[in-house]
Amino acid sequence: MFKKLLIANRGEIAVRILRACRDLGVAGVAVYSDVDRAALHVRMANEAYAIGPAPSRESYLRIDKFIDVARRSGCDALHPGYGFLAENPELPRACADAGIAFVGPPAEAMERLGAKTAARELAFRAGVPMVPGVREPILQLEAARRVADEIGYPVLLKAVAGGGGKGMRLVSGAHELASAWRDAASEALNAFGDERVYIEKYLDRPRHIEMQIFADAHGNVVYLGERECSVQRRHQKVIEEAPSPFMTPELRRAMGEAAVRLAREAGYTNAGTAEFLVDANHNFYFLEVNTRLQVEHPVTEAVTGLDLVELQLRVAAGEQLSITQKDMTLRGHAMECRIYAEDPQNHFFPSPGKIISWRPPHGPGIRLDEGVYSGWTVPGDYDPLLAKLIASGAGRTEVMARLQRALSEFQITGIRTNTILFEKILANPEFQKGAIHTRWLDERLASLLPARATDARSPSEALEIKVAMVAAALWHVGQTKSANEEPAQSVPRWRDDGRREQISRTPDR
Ligand code: MV4
Repeated sequence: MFKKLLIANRGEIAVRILRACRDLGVAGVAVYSDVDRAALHVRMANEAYAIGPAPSRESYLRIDKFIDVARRSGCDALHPGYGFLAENPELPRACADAGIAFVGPPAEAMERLGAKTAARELAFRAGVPMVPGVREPILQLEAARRVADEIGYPVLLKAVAGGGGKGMRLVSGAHELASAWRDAASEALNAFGDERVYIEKYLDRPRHIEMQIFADAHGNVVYLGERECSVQRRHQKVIEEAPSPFMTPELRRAMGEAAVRLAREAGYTNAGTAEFLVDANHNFYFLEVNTRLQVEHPVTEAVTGLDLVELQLRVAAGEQLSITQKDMTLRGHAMECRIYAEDPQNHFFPSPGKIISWRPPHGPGIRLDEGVYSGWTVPGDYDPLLAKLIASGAGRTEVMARLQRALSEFQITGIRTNTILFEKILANPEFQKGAIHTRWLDERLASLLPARATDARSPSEALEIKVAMVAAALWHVGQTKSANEEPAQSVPRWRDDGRREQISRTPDR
C-alpha cells in the first residue's frame, strides 16, 4: 500500500478520500486555493499545501502544482477525485513521468473513451448495444442530412467532445437540421474547443442508468451493480439510487456484462462507470464511460458493502481485486441527495456565503459526506456541492422515509440550500412509484416548487409572500451582523456569476 497520497481536489470528495486514507493507514496530503485555506478537507488533513489563487485555472487545474506538491511532500500516489482534472489524460501522464502512482485508469484508456465517437466505436467492437447512429464525427451538413434521413427523425446532434448536454440539439425534422447543426457546432466549439458533432436517433424519455465497474491490473473486471440517475435538472443529477426501481436480474446481468466487455476492450483499470439509456421495453443503449470515481458512489457502497475508494487505492497499488463476480451480492436499497448551496426559489442561483449554523441529521441508515462546517464561508468560485446525504435500508420505501426524516432534521442557516427540492420530490407519487425518466424533473419543476411572489394566484397572496420575504431578509441581515464581524459585500460577485451561468446555459429541448 502507498505511504502518502496527494488528494488533488477539494470539498466533500477530498474529505471522503482522506477518510479512506485514515482507514488504510495512508497519510493524506491536502491542497488548497486561497479561498479554501480554512476548508474542512484542509482542517482534517495532517499536511496541506497552498496551490494558488481562487480561480481553478490557477489552482485546482494546475497539473504542475500538484506534481510539485507531491514531490515536495514525498507522496507516492495521487487521487484526482471527480471534476477538475479527474478525466484529463495529461494528469496520469505527468504522474507517470514523476514516478507517482495515479489512482485511476491509464491515460490511454481515458483517451480511448474520451471522444464520444471513439467510445461508440469501442462499444461497437465490444458488442455493446447503442443508440442507432454514427460512429464517426460528421464533418459536413450534407453528410448530416443523409445520415438523419437514413436513421429517421427525430435525431439528436451531439458534440464529439461532449458531456453534460453541451453541444446537444434535438432535431425533429429536416427543416430544423441546418440551424441546429450550426448551433450545436458553435456551442461545442465554445465549450470544448472542438466543433465536431455526430448524430444519434433521439430516444423519448429514456431512463439514465449507469453501471459501476472495477478492473485491476491483472485482468480481473467486475460490475458492482447499477445506479438509477434519471432525476436530473438540466443534466445535473439531483437524486441517485441503487438498485434502480426499474431493474430486473436479467437486465442487470446483460448491462453489467456489456460494461465489463467495454472495460476490457478499452484496457481499463480502476473504477469506472458505463452510462446507459434504458427505454420502457428494457432495451439498453450505451451512452458514454466516466473514467473516474463518481459523486454518487456511496449508494453503490451501501448496497455492496464495499469501500470503493479503498478498492481504488488497492488496485492502483497493484493488488488483485478481492471480489469476484460470483460472490458479488447486492443487499437492500440506498438513495442520495446532493445538497447544494443554491436557491430553488430563485432560479437555482448559487448561494455561497458564511454558514451560520449547520446541524446535520443522524440516526439509523443515514450517512452524510460533507465538505463544510458551521462558521465556514462557502466560496463562490467552485461547484456549490456542500454535502451528500445518503439513506440506506432494507427497501426503497424505508429508505425514502429515512431520507425524509433526515431532511426534516437538517438545519442550515446563513446560506440557501436546495433541501426543499428533495422534500418535494420525495413526496411526489410518481417518484415514490419509481415512474421517472430523464426529463421527469425538468417537466415537473414548476409544479413541485412553491410559488414565488411573481406567480402568486391573487394580489393578497403576492403581498403575503412579499411580506414573508422582507421579514426573512431582515432576519437574515440581523443574523449576519451579529454573528459575523465583516460587513456584507455590497455587490456580491457570485450573484453575477450565477446569472452569467444561467444565461449561458442553453434551454433544454
Ligand atoms: C440522449 C437522449 C435521448 N436520445 N441520446 C444528455 C447528456 C448526455 N450525456 C446524453 N444525454 C441524452 N442523450 C439519445 N440518443 C437523452 C439524453 C438526455 C439525458 C440523458 C441522461 C440524463 C439526463 C438527460 C436529460 C435530457 C436528455
